[in-house]
Amino acid sequence: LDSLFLSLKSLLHPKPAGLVLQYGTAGFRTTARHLDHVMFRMGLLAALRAKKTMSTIGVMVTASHNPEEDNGVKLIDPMGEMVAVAWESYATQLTNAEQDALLTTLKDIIKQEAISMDKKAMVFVGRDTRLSSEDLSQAVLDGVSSLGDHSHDFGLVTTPQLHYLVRCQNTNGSYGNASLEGYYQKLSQAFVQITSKAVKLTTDQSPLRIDGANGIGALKMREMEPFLQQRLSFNLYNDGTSGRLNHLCGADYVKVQQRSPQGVEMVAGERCCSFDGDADRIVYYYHNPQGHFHLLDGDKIATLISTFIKELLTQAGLNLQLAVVQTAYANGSSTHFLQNNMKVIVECVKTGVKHLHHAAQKFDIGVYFEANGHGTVVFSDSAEEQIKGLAADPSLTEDRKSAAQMLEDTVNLVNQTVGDAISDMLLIEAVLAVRGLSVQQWDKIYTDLPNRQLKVKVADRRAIDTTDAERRATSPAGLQEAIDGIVGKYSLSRSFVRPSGTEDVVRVYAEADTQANADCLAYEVSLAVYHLAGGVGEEPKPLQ
Ligand code: NG1
Ligand code: ZN
Repeated sequence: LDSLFLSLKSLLHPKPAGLVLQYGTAGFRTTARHLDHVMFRMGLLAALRAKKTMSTIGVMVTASHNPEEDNGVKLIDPMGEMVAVAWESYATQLTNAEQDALLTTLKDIIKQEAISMDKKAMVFVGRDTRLSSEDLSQAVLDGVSSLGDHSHDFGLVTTPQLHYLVRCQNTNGSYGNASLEGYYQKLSQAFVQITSKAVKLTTDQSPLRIDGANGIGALKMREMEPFLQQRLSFNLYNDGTSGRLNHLCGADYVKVQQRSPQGVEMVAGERCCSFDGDADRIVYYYHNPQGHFHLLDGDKIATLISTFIKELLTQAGLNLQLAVVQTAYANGSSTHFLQNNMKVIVECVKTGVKHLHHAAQKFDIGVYFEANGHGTVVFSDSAEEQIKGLAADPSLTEDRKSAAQMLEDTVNLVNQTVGDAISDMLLIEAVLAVRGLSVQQWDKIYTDLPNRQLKVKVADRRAIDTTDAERRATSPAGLQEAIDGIVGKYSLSRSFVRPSGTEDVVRVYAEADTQANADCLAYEVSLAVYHLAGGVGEEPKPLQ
C-alpha cells in the first residue's frame, strides 16, 4: 500500500467534515454535491473487494428514480449480485471516516478481511445520464487507480447492463460476452427465437410505447433496436432529449401516482411501459375506452411470467420447483391468485432487492418482483442444466421439445443478475405474443385490491421496528394493536408500516375493498403512527 500516494490522492476528493451517510436499501444516495469523496472511496473499496474475491467487481454511479440533482453508487459482486451485506458496513465506515482517519480505516478492512495486496484487481465502472455522473465516475476510477489497480470504464450503461457485464467477465463468457454488444445479442437472439413460435406477432399489436424516464433506458433501446430484427415495434418517449430525468415520468412516478406519465400520448387500449432512471424497473399500463388508467405493476408482471414458466414446465414434463417471492407491498389479490389459483409457492421477504434475490435462489426457479416493478427470474444451476439437457434431447415429442426450447430461450432472455427493465420488457412482450394476450387480457388475470401508500414524518424513524417480513410492528408499544383495531373496521383490509431505507419517512401501506376505504384506512393508520411514533410537522389529513 503506497500510503503517501493514496493520502495525496484522497486530498483531491476531500470529505466534508461531519457528513455522515448510510449505505441504504440501494447503496449511497443523496445530493450529488456530497458524493465526490464517497465515489473515490467506493473505488478503493471495490478494488479491495476485487482482491478479496479475486474477481472483477462493478461500481454503478446512479440515483435510479431520484431527482436529477441527486446521485448515488452501488457496488456489484462477482456474480452480478448486490454486494455482500458484510461489505455494506465497510462501505459505511469508509465513507464516514474523516480525512485523517481514512488510511487507518482502509488498513483495518484489509486486516479484518486478510486481503492480500500483491495481486492487481479489476473494477468495472458504469454511469447513468445525470450531469453529475461523469465527474463522479471519474472519482471512482481515481480511487481504483490510487491502489494501483485496473479499471474499465463502460461509460453510459443501464444498471442491469453493468451487472450483466460483471457476471460475464467472472464466468469466462459462459453467461455471455462481456460487452454491450454481447448483451444486445444474447437478449435479442432469445427474443427472436421465442417470438418466432408466437401465435401472434408482437408487431400485430399496436407499437409498444416506452417511457424512458428521460434516463439511460431510451438511449440503450435505440442501441439495441438493430439487433431486434424488427421483431418488436416500439416508440420511445421521454428519451432524454428535452425533458428532465424522472420528472413527471418514469416507473416510480407512474406506480406511486397511479397515472400515466407526461410526454406519452395515451391511446385507449394500447399498451405502454415506463422504465425508471437507470432502467432496472418497469411497469406497464393502459387507458380503457373511458380513459381510466390501469396499472400492471411488478405483481402483475410476476404473475404473467410465473404462469408462463409453470405452463412450459408442465408441457415439457419437467418437475422443477417454482416459487414467487414478494414483499409486503404486493397486492393481496396477487398473493391470493398465485397461492390459490396457480398453486405456486409464495414467499414474503423484507423490502430490498437483495432480500428478494436471496430468497428466490433457494428454489429451482425463483421469480421475484417488488410491486414497484423491480424484479427478475433466477434459475438454479441444476434447473438450467435440466432445461438445456431436455431441449437438446432428440427423443422428445414435438410438444415437449418446443416447451423445453422455449424454456431455454427464456433462461437466455432473462437477466438473472438483477431486475432489468429491458430484459423484463422483452420477456413480457414475448409472453404476450406467444400466448396471444392483449394487455387487457393480461390485466384481467386478477383484479388488484384498491390500495394507498402514504408517508409520515417522525422525529426518528428508527422508533419503528418490525417483524414477520415487515408486516407487523414490534415498537413503539401499542402501535400494532392500534393498527389491528383500525384494520378490523374495514373489509378485505390489510395495513402495515415500516421505516423507509431510502428516505427520512415512515411508509404506510393500506388496502381495502374500495379506494375510499383504502384511503381512509391509510389515513387512520398514518394518524396512529403520527401519535404513537413521534410524528413531526402537521398532523396527517384525510385524503378526500
Ligand atoms: P424504501 O425507501 O426502503 O421503501 C424503496 C422501495 C424499495 C426499493 C428501494 C430502492 C417501495 C415501497 N420501496 O425503498 O422497494 O426499490 O426504494 O430503490 O417501493
Ligand atoms: Zn432503478
